[in-house]
Amino acid sequence: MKKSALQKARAAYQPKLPIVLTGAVQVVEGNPTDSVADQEAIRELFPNTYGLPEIKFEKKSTPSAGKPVNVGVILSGGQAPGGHNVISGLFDGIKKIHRDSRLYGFIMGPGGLVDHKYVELTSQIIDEYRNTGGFDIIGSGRTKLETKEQFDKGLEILKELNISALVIIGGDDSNTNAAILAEYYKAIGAPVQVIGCPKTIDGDLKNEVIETSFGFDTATKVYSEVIGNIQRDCNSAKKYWHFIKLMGRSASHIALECALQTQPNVCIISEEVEAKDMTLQDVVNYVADIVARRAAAGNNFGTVLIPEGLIEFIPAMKKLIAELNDLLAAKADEFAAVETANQRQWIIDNLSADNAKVYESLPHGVARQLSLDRDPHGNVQVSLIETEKLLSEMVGKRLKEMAKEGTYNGKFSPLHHFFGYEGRCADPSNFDADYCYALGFNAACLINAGVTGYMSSVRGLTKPSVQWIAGGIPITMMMNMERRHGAMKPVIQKALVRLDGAPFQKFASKRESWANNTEYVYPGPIQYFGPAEVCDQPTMTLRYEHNA
Ligand code: FBP
Repeated sequence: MKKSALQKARAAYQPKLPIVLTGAVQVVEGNPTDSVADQEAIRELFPNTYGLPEIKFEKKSTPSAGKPVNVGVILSGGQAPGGHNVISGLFDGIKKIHRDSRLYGFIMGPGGLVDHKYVELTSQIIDEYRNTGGFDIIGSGRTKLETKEQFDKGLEILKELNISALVIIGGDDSNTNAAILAEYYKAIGAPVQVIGCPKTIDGDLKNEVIETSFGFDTATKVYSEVIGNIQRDCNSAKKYWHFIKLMGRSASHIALECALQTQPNVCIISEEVEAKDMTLQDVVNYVADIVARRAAAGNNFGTVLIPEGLIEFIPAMKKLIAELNDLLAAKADEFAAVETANQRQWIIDNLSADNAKVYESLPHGVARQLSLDRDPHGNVQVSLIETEKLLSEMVGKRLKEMAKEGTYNGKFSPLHHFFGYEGRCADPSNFDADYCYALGFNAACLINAGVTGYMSSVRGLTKPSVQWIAGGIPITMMMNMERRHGAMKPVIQKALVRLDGAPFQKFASKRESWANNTEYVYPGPIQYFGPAEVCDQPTMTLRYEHNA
């Protein structure tokens, strides 16, 4: 593989492990845990793995001799910077337990386990991928591991390869599946531990005990760099309004973090739209008012950040999507048999009156997108909805009305962008390189501790990485019951932006000023070499949340 000069230099980077993981560790058990909600239901569904204690690792003075262990690893779901470092940390961790330990990677996600597609990850392969972005070392996929048949099929290959622990690197849905798999293998007495690692650029897999998911740091820095570049262009030409949609699925963490880093004129936070019970027209009016105010001051330019999940959070849309999800799950075959040209009408006829009205009012493209295939976890594929175009079109229409009313006199030339895939495979920032390596190495320690149904946890992330705290969190502790595919299912609770949280509060205190004035910040590209304040800063979200 031909390497760039930066790649060569970066390959030599040695991620900084938390000091506690640099020698032998001992397990310190905390109190038994409860799930965040619906305790009775979750306990019943996870009789073997519910209520386990939190685990913290501490240094042990006398190392004990370890035995070789064969471990399997799966990358699940969307790419996130640092996945290769989780795998290299895991590899180094199990080699430290015993040099004859082996690591097997299942190819193209959870489907690789079921279909018995794997590769042995040797040190030669691992060394090619240290500190690089992407998931291409073994590929990723979105197959949902949920049926007994899949679990049993997986067990066949695990037995064949003598694998006694499986590490699933994924988001909330994949870690939910890791917990279900752990419970199943424990219930049938299969000697396979299952450990999860918190991955997703979306930043929505976090809670009291998991401070952030990996990849969020790098992805938001890449998007902020490009938003900054656009803002500088915008402030130079002073003639365009840039509507920038940002990936992040449901939660608005990415948009909020990028707003804190770049200080745009407008940033919509979906969670606020929902809390204020705003309609789509309310959102449009809010943006149009800012455009008009800036025009009145002679500024016919600006930037608008839009989280990709916005549509789902508009209360009327949320109700519509919920009913559509149930309808399309219940009558999947009937719907599939309807000719494409008639599907719109079929949906309108099958929805309740209120939701049918909302559906009918939507531009055809958006309506169609809402009726297309869900991802394997039952989510609407929000990244395919062109919210940035929808919004700018509606803002343009509103401005025309305002011009007639005499409340707007300006020029409105919108441009559109969507940033998502540009950041998901970037080379990990120093933060993500260290965090991911630590998560993987720590997963090896959890394997050595003999536990199952745990998520690898590394905390204290606003401190220098050597001071981070390492341990494990029972996955059932993060679960509640939610409606999926028309039925109540146990899932890890998604972390949405908290409107009473410090990151949002900071943003809310500044946004008026950012709207009226031009206070853009240009963060520039991620730096890997140089002073710590340039290279090693965690996200602003993490810093505000932890008061650092
Ligand atoms: P994960 O939850 O799997 O990490 O998804 C991350 C994500 O990038 C979302 O932000 C986005 O909505 C989705 O993946 C896009 O899906 P796909 O990779 O299938 O295009």
